[in-house]
Amino acid sequence: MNARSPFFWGSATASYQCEGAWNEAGKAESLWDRYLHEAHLENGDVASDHYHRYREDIELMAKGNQNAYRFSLSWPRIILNREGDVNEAGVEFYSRVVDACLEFGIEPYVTLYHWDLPQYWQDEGGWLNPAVADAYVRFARVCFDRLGDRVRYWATFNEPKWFVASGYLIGNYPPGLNDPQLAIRAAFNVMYASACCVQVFRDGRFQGEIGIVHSFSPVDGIDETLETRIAMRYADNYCNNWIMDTAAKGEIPIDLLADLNKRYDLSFMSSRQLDVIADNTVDFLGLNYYSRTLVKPYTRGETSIVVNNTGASFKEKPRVVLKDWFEQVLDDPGMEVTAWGTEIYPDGLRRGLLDVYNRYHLPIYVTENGIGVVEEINAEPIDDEYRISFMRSHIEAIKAAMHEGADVRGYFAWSSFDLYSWKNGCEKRYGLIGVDFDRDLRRIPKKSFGWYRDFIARESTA
Ligand code: BGP
Repeated sequence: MNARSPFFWGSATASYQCEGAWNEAGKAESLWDRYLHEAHLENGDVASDHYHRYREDIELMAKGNQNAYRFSLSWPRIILNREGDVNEAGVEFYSRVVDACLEFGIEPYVTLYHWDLPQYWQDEGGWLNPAVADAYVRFARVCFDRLGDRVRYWATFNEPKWFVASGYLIGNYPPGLNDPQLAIRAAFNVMYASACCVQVFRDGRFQGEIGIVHSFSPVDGIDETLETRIAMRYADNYCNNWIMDTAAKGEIPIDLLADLNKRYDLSFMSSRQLDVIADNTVDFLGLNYYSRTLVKPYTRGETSIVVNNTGASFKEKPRVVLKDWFEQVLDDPGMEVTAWGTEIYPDGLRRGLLDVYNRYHLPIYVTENGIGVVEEINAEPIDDEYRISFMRSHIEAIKAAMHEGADVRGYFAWSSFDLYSWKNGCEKRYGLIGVDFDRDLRRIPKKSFGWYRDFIARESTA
């Protein structure tokens, strides 16, 4: 930990979701560019135009008293091709973003991979191909070399569970596959790539810390029975442990491996790769928290996963059916939910933070937390009281967890400003600042922006 770091009160974005400029200044195509163009779905070609407005955006964060900005680097903006040629214009863009952060007193908190794989690597099989893991590590090395003099916080990946499950198991994200065997292979390659990246970071003696960001979903059971407890363990393995145990302890949970080994071919995992994973664990865990997972024992021949971002109306909840699964996820009808059906459950964050800290004893950053809603942003001020209430209750949960001993070092609201939500489009707004997507992309601070600004001011003088 850097001694000079205060608690981070910041906000977060991701390259594809906010930058736009999808084919400007030499940027190569990403798999999301290709996938959304081919499907004729709303895309991030322009998004929030952060590529051109980053300075205004960062200045606004500073005006909001935020002291950290979590953003990601677009691999296809930085590396032009499979040969690894560097796009200087891409590096310079991020260099300017980092400099703007530092100028405004904001800590840059950088995610190396937030899902925008270069299409030229998707053409070679994407995360199913071990060569992509090697290429990712070379890309990371370029980022450390070029930005590492100013960046002190790095995350190897954003949410391996989410992009692997969505892209290779459920099929609602690119590359649109739904095969458990392929999902296991992709998951392993990603976690191996993450460990190699940590190794390169350490071997290069770059300053600061390196971690991983996980889509954290604490698991609750419907009752106290043994069957439910077993279902919960399965769910925890699939929701959380395969990321956090692997990244933080260097070991894939053995009961998970034993279970997978009965059903699938795991012979592609070499002992050399497992050793790299064991030897290169992370310095911190970033947890993105939106909600918990409530499970009951598996009872029938099939179960289903709710997919809420098909690009169809947000009121629809298409289901993907999985046969021979382990547990069943269910909704608690008594709980408050967002328009997208996500349960609002702050206490899951308190309990989850304690549980994660007690398991891994690593510093934790809450790297995303927010509520997605359809909003009328032309009403001024944008009165998003629900977002204030959401943030307040989750921040209280974090403080309670810290009070009970969890080592939490930062909170990043998702998102800094309105941006493109994967397949939902720009209609699903998370921002503290509104973006007028229909007209001139102007920035309109919401009530929550002012609330957060004043809250941070009180915190820093407390
Ligand atoms: C996380 C992702 C973010 C963001 C957020 C909200 O899983 O890291 O990129 O999108 O979820 O999700 P969505 O946009 O699907 O509502």
